Order: sequence, then structure tokens, then C-alpha cells
Amino acid sequence: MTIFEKIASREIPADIVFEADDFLAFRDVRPQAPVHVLIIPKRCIPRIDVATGDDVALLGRMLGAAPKIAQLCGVAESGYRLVINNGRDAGESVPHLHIHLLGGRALHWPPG
Ligand code: DGP
Repeated sequence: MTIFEKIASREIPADIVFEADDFLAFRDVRPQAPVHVLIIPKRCIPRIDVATGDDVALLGRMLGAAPKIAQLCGVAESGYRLVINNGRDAGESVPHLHIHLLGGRALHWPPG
């Protein structure tokens, strides 16, 4: 079981900001911005690289919920960034697909 599956099953606590039947959004334990939320599928898809056609609708719902989650976190107007890290060079550290939602400060571009 990944750490995020444990959060989804409430085995490990997290600061949950939004929940749907098949995905969850909670605050990152190591925030890189004043608002840093992770949007995860409840069932483990390891990374975007191995997502299949069966995952597309779920991934679409997760992405589609981002504006609502941004609104709940107070960054809808100021702006926010969505990030998926895939693989070593991207800094992926948890093998359970997650969309980072970052906001609450001006974010640099290009990212480091
Ligand atoms: P990534 O590097 O893209 O794989 O991001 C993984 C993120 O997950 C990282 O920003 C820290 C966060 N994280 C790791 N373990 C936990 C945890 O147990 N709880 C929460 N809330 N976040 C976690």
C-alpha cells in the first residue's frame, strides 16, 4: 500500500480539503507554497506514464476539480499552478499519481 492509499483509507491522517467518490485532495506535509494541495486518485495509479485509457475519465475529474479546490483554498483569483512529477528527474518521490496544486505566492518560471 502506498502512503497515499493509507491517507485515502484514513489509516494515516491528513488535512483533507476536498473529497469525491474516487479521488481526494489534502494538504502537502512539506508545503512549497502557502497553498500546496495534492489531488490523488483513491486507487493507486503509480504515475502518469503508466496511466491507461481506463484512467482517463478519473484523471479528467481530478483535473476538473482543481478550480473548485483552488476556490476552497482561496487562490482561485490570485492564480495557482498544477504539477505532475513523473520519474526521477522530475523529483517524483511517491509512486502514487498526484497533482500538486500550488498557490498563494508568485511562482517562478521556469521551475527549478
Ligand atoms: P512528488 O515529489 O511529486 O512525488 O511529491 C510527493 C509529495 O508528497 C511531497 O511534496 C511530500 C508529500 N508527502 C509525502 N508523504 C506525505 C504524507 O504522509 N502526508 C502528506 N500530506 N504529504 C506527503
